[in-house]
Amino acid sequence: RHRSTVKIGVLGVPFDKGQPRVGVGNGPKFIREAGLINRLREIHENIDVKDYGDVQYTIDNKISDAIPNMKDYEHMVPCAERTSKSVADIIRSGRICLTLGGDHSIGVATVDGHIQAKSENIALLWIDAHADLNTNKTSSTGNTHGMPVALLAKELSDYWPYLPGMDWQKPVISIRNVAYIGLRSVDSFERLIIEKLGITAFGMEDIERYGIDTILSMALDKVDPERNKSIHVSYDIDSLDALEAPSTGTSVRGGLTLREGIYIMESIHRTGRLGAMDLVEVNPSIGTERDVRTTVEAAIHVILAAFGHSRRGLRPKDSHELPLQ
Ligand code: 6HN
Ligand code: MN
Ligand code: MN
Ligand code: MN
Repeated sequence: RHRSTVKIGVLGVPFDKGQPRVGVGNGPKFIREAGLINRLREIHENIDVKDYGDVQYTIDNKISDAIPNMKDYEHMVPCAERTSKSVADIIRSGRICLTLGGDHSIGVATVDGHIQAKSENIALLWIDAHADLNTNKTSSTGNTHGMPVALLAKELSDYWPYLPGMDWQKPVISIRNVAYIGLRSVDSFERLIIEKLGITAFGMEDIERYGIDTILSMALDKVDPERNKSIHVSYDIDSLDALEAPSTGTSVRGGLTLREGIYIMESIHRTGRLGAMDLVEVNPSIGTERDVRTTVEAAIHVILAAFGHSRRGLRPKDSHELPLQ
């Protein structure tokens, strides 16, 4: 049996303005310095990785603080536009786009780019302790990393004011194509939206009850019933338990084990339909050196699982027999 070629494009988005803590912009640097690119290449011989470096943007003074209760909006807009374009280009060139954050506000851009490249036929798995479903009117923080899903959802477009500079972004995804896994810190208006719109949402108590394997098939049954869509996984490292990923800005205890977190991406890899993955919210300025190492290693394990690393091990490349004496 031969292993099919996996083509990956890695994109860094060192963006930290979607939340108040400094350091999350260094996520891509720390994940790369822990050897991500070579460790991807070592998964097996048919992995083709290209690193596209980091997204650069310049802020737009014309739209300075244009939207109430959306902090640093003038930073979010140009970064998102650049990120969306890069993600779309990478996917159009035939690669699975792996975006390293940065905070989760960049999820607007990565999902938008994926949709631009593949049209509407995508399924979105949002792996997170949080629902990231606030609008500027429901948010109690004004932090845009709590808003990307609300910006993406067609069904919520009427709840937003006109967003200057965001005309390129279509609120294209139907909320029917979104499933959450790992929720355990959901704001009250977010809960209301989830219930009103009937959003597929599996919290930690559901994972406790059914187990992660069943939860994944339940999620795909909802968002990808024909099993034919390009899958986007937006993976917030805070979905993992605070013990597994301490170096993140909004950690919540009682989360996914690293084993469950890895299993999610192994299963998605087996579908053969992963189109894009984001790994966000690793903040190397939070915690001890050891916490940072733990968090970065957790992120890398989750990523390697997404691209075919097997915990069973792989057979030798071109030999079916053990070497003789
Ligand atoms: N994240 N719901 C809170 C807020 O500020 O809107 C927390 C958001 C966390 C966002 O972890 O990507
Ligand atoms: Mn500002
Ligand atoms: Mn998030
Ligand atoms: Mn989160």
